[in-house]
Amino acid sequence: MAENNYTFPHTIFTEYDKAHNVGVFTETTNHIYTEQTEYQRIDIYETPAFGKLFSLDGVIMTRDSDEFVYHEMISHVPLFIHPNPKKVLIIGGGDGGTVREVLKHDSVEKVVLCELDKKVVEAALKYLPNISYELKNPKVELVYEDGSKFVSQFKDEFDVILIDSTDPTEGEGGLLFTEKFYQNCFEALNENGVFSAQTEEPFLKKEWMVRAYRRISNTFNIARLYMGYVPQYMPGTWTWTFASKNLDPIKDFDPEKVKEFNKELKYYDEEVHVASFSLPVFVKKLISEF
Ligand code: AAT
Repeated sequence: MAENNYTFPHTIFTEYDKAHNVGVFTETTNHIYTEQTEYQRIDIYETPAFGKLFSLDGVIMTRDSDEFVYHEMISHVPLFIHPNPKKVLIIGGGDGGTVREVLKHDSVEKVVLCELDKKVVEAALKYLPNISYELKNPKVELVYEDGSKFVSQFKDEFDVILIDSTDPTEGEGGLLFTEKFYQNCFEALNENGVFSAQTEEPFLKKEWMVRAYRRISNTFNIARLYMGYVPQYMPGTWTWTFASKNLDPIKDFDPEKVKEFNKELKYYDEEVHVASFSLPVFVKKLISEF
């Protein structure tokens, strides 16, 4: 009989969803960083399965193994729709993953990153180098402020706005899910402006997904929900909402531009772009019932 050498790991990270009494766990080999900031508790762990794992208040924000999915999808879907994106505003996203993807587009001249918590940026620069390395690019301006306040000062300013926020139920993330906030983003975009926001998922967070989508579609001329496989966020799929003043994410999409792109992408391509807007029946139903 085969010997059972299995020992249960004793250093474990758990993410626990109190609203639904479900969770995930991951063995950790090193607790690299922990700090209670003015806004939230930051932790970074080394894990055998996923590489570095970064959490806020015990909720996974990103991890080395599969961060590319979320960061590529929030960035390239809108950036490939805009004819010539030059000036980009990212709200949240202090780990730098979205900045890294945005800067793969050579037309981009300036990225403003508005992150509430400076400690997130500092920790990412120190401990998550694969994700954060473009935060030091001279095209990037870092602003430490509540994004809902920051965006309200602009009119016709940005080509692209991306909302890389925490969940609306965590920390200050809720400020980035109000209709007023989306209206201010609309105002801050110029005529060809495009927008993408992370909008939760249709299994455990369906109320918030629908609410966010609905508020965005009440505000923008065009709004379309899109989906992807994002294992790092329980339960494993995620949605974003593309919105714009006049550009359509399918009709105005040129697959040749993606085929000619000379930077490495691991998830997004011209087929994924189109496919991500084909929603499963129950998701279409959820967002059309309102
Ligand atoms: N790139 C994937 C990581 C994130 S982190 C989201 C960031 O939003 C956090 O660093 C948090 O400090 C910042 N944030 C929260 N509220 C605000 C605000 N009001 N203004 C500016 N920044 C803010 C996204 C994780 C998605 C999780 C999905 N489950």
